[in-house]
Amino acid sequence: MKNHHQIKDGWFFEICPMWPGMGFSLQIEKVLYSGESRFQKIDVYQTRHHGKMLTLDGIIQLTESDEFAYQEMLAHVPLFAHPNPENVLVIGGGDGGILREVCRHDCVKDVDFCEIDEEVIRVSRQFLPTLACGFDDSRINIHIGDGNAFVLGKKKQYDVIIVDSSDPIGPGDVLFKKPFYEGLKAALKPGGIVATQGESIFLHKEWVIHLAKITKELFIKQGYSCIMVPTYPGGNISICLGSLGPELNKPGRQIPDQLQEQLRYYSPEIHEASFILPHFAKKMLEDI
Ligand code: SPD
Repeated sequence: MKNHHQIKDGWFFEICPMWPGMGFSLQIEKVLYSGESRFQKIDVYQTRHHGKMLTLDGIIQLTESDEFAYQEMLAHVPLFAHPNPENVLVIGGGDGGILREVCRHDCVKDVDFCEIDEEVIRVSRQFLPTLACGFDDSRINIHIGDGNAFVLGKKKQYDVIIVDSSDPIGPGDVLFKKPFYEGLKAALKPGGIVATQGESIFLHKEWVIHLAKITKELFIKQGYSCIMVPTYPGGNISICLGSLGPELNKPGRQIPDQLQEQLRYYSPEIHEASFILPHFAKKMLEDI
């Protein structure tokens, strides 16, 4: 089991080979939970200024201060790009945050949720109720198991598939490989959209190119959307998207006022803006 963090003098340091020569630190007050599942080390901290924090194998998955940015964008960008998402699959994200966002859409009739590590769900239910409230919706069917295997059994079933993975250095590594994306494509209905955790355009150029190449090869339309998240290394993370029809870089339907009022990051404007990448990233992705 890997552990990519250290704690010293009340500070948590995330030090990971995926961002070499760089450490990310947050001041912590207390360890609220520390345990090991069959798959990974799971910790929850009370930070000094950023609310509670969930880490897996010592890598920050979320802090309460800015989790809304990531969860809203990973859920609402594909869901609003689609004209009428009714059947949704969410793979990973045992904290429940993506489910919380998906279930804000009244048009969604049914959500399959597949998470490999039941222990993450249990810990989130105990310590992160503002995220785990995502599990409370009756439209959700929870499946515990390997997301890759789950997808292989599905054909033309989903309008939108969202993959909320950890980084490709733990149990999530299979979710960054081409056969998994082939399975995602086959599991989509005609006109379906897939959105996956796409790492950072600054820190993980090789991974970004790798995912963009796969989605360019497999899908009719492909896009990269960039999100500001201060408590991820480098302060940003991206979504890799593939579409079997709809445009990705603008909403395909109107956002109801009462839904917009519930959100803090997503809006139709930020949806479009998030696809406008810095020049180096634009070129990097055009050249593949
Ligand atoms: N470098 C960490 C990336 C974490 C992505 N998944 C976060 C899970 C939040 N629901």
